[in-house]
Amino acid sequence: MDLKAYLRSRQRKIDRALDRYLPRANTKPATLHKAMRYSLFAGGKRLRPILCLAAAEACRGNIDDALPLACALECIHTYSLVHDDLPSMDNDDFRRGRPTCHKVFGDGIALLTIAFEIVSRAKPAPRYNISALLREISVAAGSQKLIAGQVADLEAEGKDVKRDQLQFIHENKTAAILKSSVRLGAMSANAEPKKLFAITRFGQRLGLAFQIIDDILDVTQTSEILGKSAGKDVAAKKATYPAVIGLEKSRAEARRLTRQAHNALSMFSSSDAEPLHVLANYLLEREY
Ligand code: GRG
Repeated sequence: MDLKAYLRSRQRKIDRALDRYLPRANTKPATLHKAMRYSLFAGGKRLRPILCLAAAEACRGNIDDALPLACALECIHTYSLVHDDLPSMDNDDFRRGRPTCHKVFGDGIALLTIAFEIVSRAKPAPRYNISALLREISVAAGSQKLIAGQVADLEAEGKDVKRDQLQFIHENKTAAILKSSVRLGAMSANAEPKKLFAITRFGQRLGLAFQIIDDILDVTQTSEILGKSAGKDVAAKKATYPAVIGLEKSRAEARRLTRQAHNALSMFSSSDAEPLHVLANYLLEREY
């Protein structure tokens, strides 16, 4: 599988669909719709929607059926980044290689609400109706997952955090949306329960590994490479894996979790699950 070509073609497909789903930039109020497009088309890697489509493929679904769900996930993710950068949160001026949304337009939550509108366009599967799909994404974005992780993360700043608290933060602020990304892909493909269970385990392990790698990159990479301010975690005394268990142990943990993610897919044929395996390796390799 040619990873570069695969990523490029998936990114193009997702970008075209997002462009269709979003109001034009000149729709009133234009500042709001410009801000939504500014953040959404700022060059994000589209990992969550790509994982969603890959999970649909693994379950032999049609990726076009998963496309609205993939786009809704990217909206939730981008909304969370816009919020994360606000002065009252991580207070950052730089994201996806350009000034943060609030620096250019002020504050915005519109990407959150449009996500649910986009989910409503999805084609339900026999086992998973629209209400199941909506529940999946709402819970992942809600006060016991994404927001729980973010609040715990903010509250942990400057404190001596134990490993189980750190895992709680990472599992909720990051892994929950990644896990739902692959679950929604599988649900759109009408996955049978045991396949959905396997995909869930894959997403949970991969999601945790992903945030650990993100922590590592904040220490080891430059702002230019990351497209966001590097070294902020140490400066803000954030709860991160390198801070709590050290860089080498963090790397080993990310590798261990990625191995578990691969193993979770053992019931899938290697050709069905190839994109998921390749994506898991790609995320791990970002570490270097
Ligand atoms: C309303 C209190 C409240 C919270 C909203 C702000 C928030 C919820 C959550 C923030 C969660 C957060 C920032 C998690 C970090 C996830 C992460 C590792 C992001 C980077 O993902 P990439 O590398 O980025 O996929 P791109 O830009 O490529 O999409």
